[in-house]
Amino acid sequence: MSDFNLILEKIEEYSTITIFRHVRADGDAAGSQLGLKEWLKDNYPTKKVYALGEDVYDRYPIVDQATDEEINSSLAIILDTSSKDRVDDQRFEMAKETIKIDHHPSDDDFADHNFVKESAAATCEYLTFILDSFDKNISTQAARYLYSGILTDSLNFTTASVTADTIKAAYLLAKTGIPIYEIVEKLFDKDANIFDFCTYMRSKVTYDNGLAYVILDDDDYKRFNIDDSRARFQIAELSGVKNYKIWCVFTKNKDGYYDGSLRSKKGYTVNETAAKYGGGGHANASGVKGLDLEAIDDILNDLRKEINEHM
Ligand SMILES: [Mn+2]
Repeated sequence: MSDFNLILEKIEEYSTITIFRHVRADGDAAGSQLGLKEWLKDNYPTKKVYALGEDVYDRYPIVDQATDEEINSSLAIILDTSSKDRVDDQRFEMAKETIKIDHHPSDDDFADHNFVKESAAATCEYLTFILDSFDKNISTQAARYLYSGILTDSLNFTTASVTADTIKAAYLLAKTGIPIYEIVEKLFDKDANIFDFCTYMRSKVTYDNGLAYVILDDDDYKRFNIDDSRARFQIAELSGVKNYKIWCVFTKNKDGYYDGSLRSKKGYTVNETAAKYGGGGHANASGVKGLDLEAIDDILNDLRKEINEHM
């Protein structure tokens, strides 16, 4: 009996289940949330299931509304969220019982039951093994959401976090009959304005001794009709360069400060630097917020040290 059975016991115990994820949902947060919702609806059609949080993710509609009373009586499952303050819809705290399922390194065991697998490339990867262990039906639609989450966090199986488990989870999902190529196309095909922005962003890269970075102001992305977070998200465009050990994109936010995304190759870590400046994340993919140009300079210096120590 694996300890995942506690999750199943709790799911069976409650007639209302609320599902939460982190603010500004990405594909893994939304995919794990909607995949779990779908799985619950398929296997427990009489339960009330709500996927909660602000609808900010443009690929999937997240439109559920739950009353305070419903949340109060519910089991809350919080996905892909490292700390309490990052949960989208803080009403999760009102829930009768809480379960966290995540893959971020964190000391914040904010739930009643915490399931964290840091070595998982995506929460969707971990969740796939959890659901698979229950020996119930994983529908094609549920699998599609989960597979999308694995693909977004692993950039289609290319990041340093990918392991045999990532491939195995993908296999378990793929064999339900999901349209693999269609999902990849939907996730990774770019609009022309994004493509043009990427061309521009690449031309602005500063590179020295293993470190590549871009600092972008409003003008740099607004003329391509995208906002700062969408611009920063294009950091994937800078991966796969032999000389780049660590690469970063900083974008100016609406408060006039900069938010940064940091990425690294295996053997170089960025989350310690991110944490030093109030951010966090995974060893090879982290974020920091609210920086001035001086703080960016300090971060770049710390990252240079990280490179020099391991080169
Ligand atoms: Mn994730």
